[in-house]
Amino acid sequence: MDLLKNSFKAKADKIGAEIKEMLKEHGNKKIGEVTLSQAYQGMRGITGLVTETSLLDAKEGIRFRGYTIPELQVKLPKAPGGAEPLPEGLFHLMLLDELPTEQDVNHITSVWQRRSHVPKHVFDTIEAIPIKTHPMTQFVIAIMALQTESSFAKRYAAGMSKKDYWEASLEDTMDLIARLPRVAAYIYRRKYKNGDHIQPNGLLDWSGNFAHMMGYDSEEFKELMRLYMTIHADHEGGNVSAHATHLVGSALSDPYLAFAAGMNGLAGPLHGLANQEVIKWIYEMQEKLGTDLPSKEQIAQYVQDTITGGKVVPGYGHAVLRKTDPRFTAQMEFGKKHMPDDKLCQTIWNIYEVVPPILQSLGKIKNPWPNVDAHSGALLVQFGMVEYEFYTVLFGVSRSLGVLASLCWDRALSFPLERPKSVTTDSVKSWLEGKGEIWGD
Ligand code: CMX
Repeated sequence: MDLLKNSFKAKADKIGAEIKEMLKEHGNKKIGEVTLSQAYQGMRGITGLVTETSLLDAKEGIRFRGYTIPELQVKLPKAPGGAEPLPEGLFHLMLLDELPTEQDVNHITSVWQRRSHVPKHVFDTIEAIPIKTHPMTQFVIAIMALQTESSFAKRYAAGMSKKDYWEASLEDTMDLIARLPRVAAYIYRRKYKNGDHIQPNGLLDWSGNFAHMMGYDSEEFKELMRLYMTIHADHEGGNVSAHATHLVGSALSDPYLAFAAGMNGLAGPLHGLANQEVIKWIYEMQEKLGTDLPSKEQIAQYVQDTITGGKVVPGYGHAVLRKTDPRFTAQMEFGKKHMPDDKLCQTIWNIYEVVPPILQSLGKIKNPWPNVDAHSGALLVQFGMVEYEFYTVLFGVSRSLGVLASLCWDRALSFPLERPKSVTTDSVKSWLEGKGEIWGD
């Protein structure tokens, strides 16, 4: 851990000094202008955040520290005999801006193994929640119960200096990431497997152990988890889960509090919950049509009915992307390799042919292509994980890697409290009528 800390500190000091110089010379340069439409319509296209860990290109998709998903699938270390990247390697890359060696990845695996102990009161807290509670709600409550362990909160209360915020954040980040699989697997086994819990296997990598604790021990499922934990980890800074974590962290709320905020955002159906909505929507389609392999014509009619009913087609569209999400493509490739004849995957691929032209024909949707959530459930179902309400928790465990690495950077670069200005419609109207400034005086 000391090695990781020293490398991070050296890198952060260098970048921090560069930013200082850059702002001295160019701090007044404008990177955009805000229109009234943007203020009213979800701040689309406003560049107002700095997130070091990844960058989203509308046409190409996500790059983590400059690397695309296909590049990472080649360049990141794998488990012995495996073909998918180990997410430990992606975390190293996002945190340090350096491709990891196998040794770096093994180091992170062992740090997370050593820090994975979950205190009993966290399990007691989960047990106190009604079992019918949605898994994402249970997940957030468990994260909040874990907050007793925050080094950041303890050190802040004891008078920590500003210059140590990054270190306390990194400590919490490593502890929290290490513990999340155990907590998530506990929620899964409690809700769906009669509380028949499975002890961790300290010899496995982070994702392999997560798969094991959920009760899925095949190598193929472990590979799926490695891929899944890698591709869901980060999507630059403006998405709801990343932005919420960053925003709440900017109040110096500790990483547990900040991450729980992000997870509350991920639990929304327009964001991470879409992965459960996709499978639910397909199951409802199958039931309505009485077939597990609906034709393209039947799918097209069902899509039309969904839109006419005033609902969104889950898994399609994106606020920034303007093409098929490479995270969808990576999962489609996994499906074609491991389960080419599966009917549910075939349905996903048929939907992929049918939906974009229908959405395009509406004339108002900026991106008719599938996002990450359009495919993930179908792969999980194939392995017997049919409990779709749990899917967003998997997304959440993965998302911890990006948003918490990013939070370490926020504190290392001393990013201040985030506090944009808002206006009222009355102040906008007065301004449009020439009666004073928009901020109202
Ligand atoms: N089905 C039907 N209508 C859709 C649609 C879809 N998949 N995607 C967008 N639209 C609609 C919007 O609701 C909006 O309608 P109104 O003008 O009537 O309000 C219009 O098309 C324009 O929307 P947009 O500018 O193209 O998209 P936004 O940036 O506003 O929203 C998103 C982006 C993802 C919320 C939206 O595409 C959506 O609701 N998709 C379905 C849910 C989903 O899959 N979310 C997961 C995203 C990935 C993730 O974060 O995990």
